[in-house]
Amino acid sequence: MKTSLDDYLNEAVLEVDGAMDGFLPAHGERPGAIHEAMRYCIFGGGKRLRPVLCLAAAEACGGKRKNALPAACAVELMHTYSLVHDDLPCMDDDDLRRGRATCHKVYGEAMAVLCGDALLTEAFSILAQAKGRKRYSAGLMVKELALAGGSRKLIGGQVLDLEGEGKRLSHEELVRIHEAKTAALLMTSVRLGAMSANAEEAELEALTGFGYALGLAFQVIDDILDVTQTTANLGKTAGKDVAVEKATYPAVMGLEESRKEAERLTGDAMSALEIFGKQGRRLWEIAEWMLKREY
Ligand code: GRG
Repeated sequence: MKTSLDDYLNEAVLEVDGAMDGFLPAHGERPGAIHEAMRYCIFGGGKRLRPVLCLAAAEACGGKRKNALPAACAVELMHTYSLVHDDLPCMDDDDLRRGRATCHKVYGEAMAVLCGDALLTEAFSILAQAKGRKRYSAGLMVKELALAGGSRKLIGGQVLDLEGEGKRLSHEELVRIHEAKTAALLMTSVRLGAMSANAEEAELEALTGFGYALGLAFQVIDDILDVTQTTANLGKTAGKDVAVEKATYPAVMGLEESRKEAERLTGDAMSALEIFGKQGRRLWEIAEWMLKREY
């Protein structure tokens, strides 16, 4: 019998956490403070959406989860670095992340900057250990991650986001920010999963469309949750976007239209899975779960 989505997610998270535990410098390894901070941030909760999507994308292409684990760990490390830096006083200035005190609140600002840097560096070291495939070398996969995390995508999106604070942005401008800041890393997560399974060109193309639409849907939902959920439920400060006058989907198009937009984008993502038939079912279920999520 097919595993339920809950069981699948629990199993995948255990695999990813086990692999990250093995890849990261051990607790107590010197210098102790930085390795403790890195482990505090990585093992302090988090939904693990990006690594789970990476593993499920590999399976949709007929690959094994085991071969996608380095890529899955790498995207989670890059994502966590971005959260650590995003929480710093010079950025979003937040005290709470994943239900507990942010890295700089526990270890100080300098250590949090270094911790983010170290997680980002480690992400590339881990991905470089991925087994190259016939169609995709490990070097190509490293380049893929570098693009998603660089000044044209993740960092560039953060810059546009900071510049947009307090301004009235159009829907197009909002999409441009979130394509770069959020969708790019989600898209890369599924693309790296596909690459680790030596995906055919058409499969990689389909998953690129899936990851892009799902990545944008994820941000619309994140914006909706920021205004509809409590801090306790989210594990991060709710209502933050309104407080700093951030342009969000609910602010630009209203709550109801934002919900429709999230449904429309999730529908686009699901349609992109058609070429996989039954093998795309798990990704379809994850997309549905992401649309309904409350945290
Ligand atoms: C380079 C100084 C420097 C900073 C980088 C790029 C960046 C700062 C920040 C972007 C981080 C960010 C807040 C992206 C938005 C995406 C988002 C809503 C992330 C939350 O993702 P979840 O809900 O988090 O998957 P969990 O905790 O579940 O992993």
